[in-house]
Amino acid sequence: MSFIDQLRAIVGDKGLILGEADKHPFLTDWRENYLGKALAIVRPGSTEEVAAVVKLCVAEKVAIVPQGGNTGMSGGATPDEDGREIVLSLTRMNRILEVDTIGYSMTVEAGVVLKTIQETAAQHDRLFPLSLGAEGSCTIGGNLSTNAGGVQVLHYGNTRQLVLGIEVVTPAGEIWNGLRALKKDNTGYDLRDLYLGAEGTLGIITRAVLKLWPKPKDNATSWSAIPSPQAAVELLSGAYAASEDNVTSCELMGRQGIDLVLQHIPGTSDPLSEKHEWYVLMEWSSTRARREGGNAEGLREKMEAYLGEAMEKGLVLDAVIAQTDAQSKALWALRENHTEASKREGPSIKHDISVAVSKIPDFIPEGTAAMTAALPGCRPLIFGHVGDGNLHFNCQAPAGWDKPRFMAHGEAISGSIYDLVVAYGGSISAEHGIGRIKVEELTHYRSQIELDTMRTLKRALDPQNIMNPGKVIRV
Ligand code: FAD
Ligand code: 2HG
Ligand code: ZN
Repeated sequence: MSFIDQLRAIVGDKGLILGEADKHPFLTDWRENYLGKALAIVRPGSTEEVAAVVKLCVAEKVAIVPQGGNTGMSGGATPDEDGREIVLSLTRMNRILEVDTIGYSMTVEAGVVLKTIQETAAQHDRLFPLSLGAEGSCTIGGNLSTNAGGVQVLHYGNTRQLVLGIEVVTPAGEIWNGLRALKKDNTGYDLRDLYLGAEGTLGIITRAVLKLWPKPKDNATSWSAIPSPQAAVELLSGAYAASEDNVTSCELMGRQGIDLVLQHIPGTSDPLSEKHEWYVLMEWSSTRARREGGNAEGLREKMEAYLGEAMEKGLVLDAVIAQTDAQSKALWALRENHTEASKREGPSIKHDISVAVSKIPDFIPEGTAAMTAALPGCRPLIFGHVGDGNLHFNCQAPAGWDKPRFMAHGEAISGSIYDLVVAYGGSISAEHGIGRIKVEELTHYRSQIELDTMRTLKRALDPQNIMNPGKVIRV
């Protein structure tokens, strides 16, 4: 029987995509940096089918590229150009298996879309706090495999902190059932943490037990124009106490990004009458319900008082606080559409970096100077999760430049930023992972002992190098 017929025997016709046109969306990444080839797109319907497909691939020496919603920023879910790999898409495994409201947990299959998980939690008066611009199409398996960050990390943590247990199909096709809903478990090495953030290079995550939180009953969203990034970190620093530790998001944006969003995303508008150089979007959320009526009391009132004081100190130049959910969504749309607007504008190079929060004010002008020295005329596009010290320190091509012309300067631009990040003791990949795009950088910027340990792990767990080869680390 041919390889394809053996695959068909495992997953059936509904689990196989073979036509070139139908395969195409699975062969290119969201940013369209790569276009790969694959023998087939395989879409198993259960963990057992995943395991059987992996065993077949081991026997036939066919490498596997796991894929979820294919929204990753690093090309980790795209096959190479040789056409000898399969893409293993988890999107048919999209069932919510259990919601435990007493134990505050939810058990799901890897292909469930993040938004479905958020909505299911909300229907049970619970919160699953992972939140990011791609939430309508990314999957929890992809979130776990990239240890995704998003806009609520400063309060709830990265995806790694939002999960109790996982089930994994190993590169040998065995099933490890680590679906333990335990808050405490110190029995030996933590295998779960090994697979989280491994970008599909150590195994395939097939199910997970997620943590839930109480659903917030009150929230406040503000949009503040600020004089400088220094004001952003000071505003946040004071907000923790002023909100009674209820700051759930704090996002910084420069004017360049706002202009791109207003230009490219229909329905967006500037909430303030004058233009400013820097903005902070802050969200406070609490499980204590607000009191309505004449003496209304809740987070909005607290936020208003705090921003008023900040204005007197010169930390805030102008601000609005959303009075309705629709207004809050409109403010968030200005932030969440940065990535889409940048793509519509033209080529860009992304630097998903982090430094200590208190170093952000020094890093921004130094990094901007380094970037524009590397390519005069380029457009720094700086925004992101300032509360986590994680900025998207991106470089938009000079207006009208095409990708090849711009990318000829890529190494000089990225080198200037990454060298500075390392000098600041920061990270060259705070949330998007290494995938395919930063393999060289990982090798350059990580120490020998870290690289050796990573290679030892990869070789031990995947001796045939069958699981997403060429991604994260070369062996
Ligand atoms: P994919 O892109 O399909 O895969 C990502 C990686 O995980 C690949 O290496 C793949 O091989 C591996 N993988 C996928 N599923 C599995 C599995 N079940 N088992 C093993 N390996 C697997 N990211 C952030 O961190 N924070 C953000 O704020 C953020 N915002 C975004 C906004 C937009 C508009 C877009 C397009 C992307 C954004 N991202 C963000 C990036 C992306 O959404 C995340 O990386 C997300 O976690 C990827 O999920 P996915 O299901 O699309 O994974
Ligand atoms: C975000 O925070 C994402 O919006 C994407 O991580 C960032 O486009 C980017 O560089
Ligand atoms: Zn981000």
